[in-house]
Amino acid sequence: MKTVFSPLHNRRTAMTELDGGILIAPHEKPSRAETILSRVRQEQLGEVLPPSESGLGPVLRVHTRDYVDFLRTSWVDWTAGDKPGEAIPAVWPARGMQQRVPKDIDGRLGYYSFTADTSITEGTWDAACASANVALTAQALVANGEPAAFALCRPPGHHAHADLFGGYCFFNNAAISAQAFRDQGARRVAVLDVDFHHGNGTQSIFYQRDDVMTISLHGDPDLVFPHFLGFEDETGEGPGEGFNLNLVYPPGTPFPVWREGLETACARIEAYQADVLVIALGVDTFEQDPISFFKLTSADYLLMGERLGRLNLPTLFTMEGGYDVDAIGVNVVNVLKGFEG
Ligand code: SP5
Ligand code: ZN
Repeated sequence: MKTVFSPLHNRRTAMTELDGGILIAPHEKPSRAETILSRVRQEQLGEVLPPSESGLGPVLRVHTRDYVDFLRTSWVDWTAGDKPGEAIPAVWPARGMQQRVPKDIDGRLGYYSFTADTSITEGTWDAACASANVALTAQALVANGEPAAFALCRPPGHHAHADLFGGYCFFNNAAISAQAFRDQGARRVAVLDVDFHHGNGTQSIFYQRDDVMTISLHGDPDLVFPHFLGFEDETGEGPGEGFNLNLVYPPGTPFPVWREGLETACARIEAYQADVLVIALGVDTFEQDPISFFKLTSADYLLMGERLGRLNLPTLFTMEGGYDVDAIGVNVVNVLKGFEG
């Protein structure tokens, strides 16, 4: 299958992530994408294409105008305040407080985020736009008849809500692509999120809709990020009732157990009669991942891909998480090779 990739992902080079009470070098770093790209080439997965410029139109179908404006101006606003470090939110409109957009950049950072793990930096806007363009270019390949395409997105997207960044995500590339499929005539779109973390942004964006089904397999949010969404009793709302599915697993989960969830997910997608499938592809389910607790092996990713391929749907893969950089290329390309059979 074809891969879409942009070197502009390198515009996102944050120096800091707040983790464990200290500022560390971010887990979500440029070498992740470069390592995946090398493996794609080495394994001759297929042609590697640059993205075309989609503009903000398709982004604004999913994200609010005020959030997009905030992201575009946040770095300039931050540096105007002579701050010594990267832009890290440190205050939020919590329970009992007002939900209004403050003028001050510290307030705005909190209003438009849900975590402090994601620093905004000088090139973040450029990289986030390039990542969305990568997704939309791969989406267009599938819409135009390719059986599958791989959007090598960086930064990732599945944690981003309509108006919230966090979890290393700014624009929800999977959601933007799912909406693009709808806007181009697909009647039912399924988004299956196999990243270790709950796809809270994607769930939230489509929670009240029945035209995009969202399914996520992930670590129990009682124990792990994003902590406040992703429980199994979240099944959708209003017209969306029954069109969201969360499958939650405990620490140490190996592939034979995870795979049962994948079977459940596949059965749902088949019953839904989706026209097209978007896979939010994170490989932080890997046994050696530094921030996660599942126990998938590199060989397991071949089997994962093979099962996804048996759904026999036009499929777009958007790159999400995965932080063991030594294995990320092998693991991602194993899914894609397994898919192709
Ligand atoms: C796209 C994606 O996978 N985002 C994940 C964001 C998780 N951010 C919070 C990470 C907290 C990690 N703390 C780990 C301590 C490890 N010893
Ligand atoms: Zn993740």
